Amino acid sequence: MVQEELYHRFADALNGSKKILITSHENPDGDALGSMLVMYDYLVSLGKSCKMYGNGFLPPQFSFLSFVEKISQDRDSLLIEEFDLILMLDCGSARRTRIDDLIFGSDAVKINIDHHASNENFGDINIVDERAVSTTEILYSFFKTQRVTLSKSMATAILTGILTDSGNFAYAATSPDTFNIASEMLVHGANVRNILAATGRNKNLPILQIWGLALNRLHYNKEYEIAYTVLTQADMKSFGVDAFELDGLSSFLNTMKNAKVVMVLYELADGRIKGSLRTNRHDVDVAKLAQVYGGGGHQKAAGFEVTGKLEKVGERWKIT
Ligand SMILES: [Mn+2]
Repeated sequence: MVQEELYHRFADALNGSKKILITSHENPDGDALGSMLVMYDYLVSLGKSCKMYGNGFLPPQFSFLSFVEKISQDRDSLLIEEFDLILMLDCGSARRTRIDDLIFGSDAVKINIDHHASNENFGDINIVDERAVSTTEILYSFFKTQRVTLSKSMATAILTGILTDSGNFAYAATSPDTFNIASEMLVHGANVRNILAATGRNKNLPILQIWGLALNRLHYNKEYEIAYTVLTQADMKSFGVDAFELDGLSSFLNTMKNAKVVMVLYELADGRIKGSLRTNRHDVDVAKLAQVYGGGGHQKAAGFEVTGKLEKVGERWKIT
């Protein structure tokens, strides 16, 4: 559990700041967006001047979240020197913001709030709780210590993080607390229908078709009890799908019985390969596996990126 003392230090830092930058990891997911938006919502209500920056693809299905249109994606228009406080939310490593070069060249106080076990504690203040199912769950605890009354939009943002990162209460880190907080968010008027519609029915035809190709290529290695599949840039081009839209594929494959580990490897547009790892086993830690390749994540869901290409050699796929 995060010590209250740390939350008070965080509150003091917020109070003492004039202009705040809020950011998260590239291609933000529901938790990354929910975390940024709930902090923005809160700080604006306090009369603070703040800006949000999100790198990469912003999933359009979350457009119902309040203030999402305020997220800037323009790195060049970011005047890093105007901020005296920078919040990095839901990032296991600062690199995942894709503006870490700017951030660490600035004098601003850096605050790292996250729930990845592999978090690198890169902030001046680090609020990291790997037992939290989502970063929004940590922010909820912070608001609780500050006796903040949650608005409907704040409750919706918090619940978005909880539902997306817990796979609707299915994943390991889900605790009785998770259900309690979710229920409290509903009492505060969180729009659960919108969240479920955004996360449950968000695949278009080309995405499902490329999933079909990935399913077709699924290979099971008996020796290592690992199921894996691959998608190349050429595959994505032929379906008109971008790599960031493959979100959810590895979790779906993880419904496979008996596989110890499920892995999806796919080529990114910039010459890297992304590996997405999942397990349902308690005795396997895919975050550790991902760390071998410079990645990270959670015990049951993790990822890494390496430079290379995927090539088919005979019946097998290789990273070259
Ligand atoms: Mn998260």
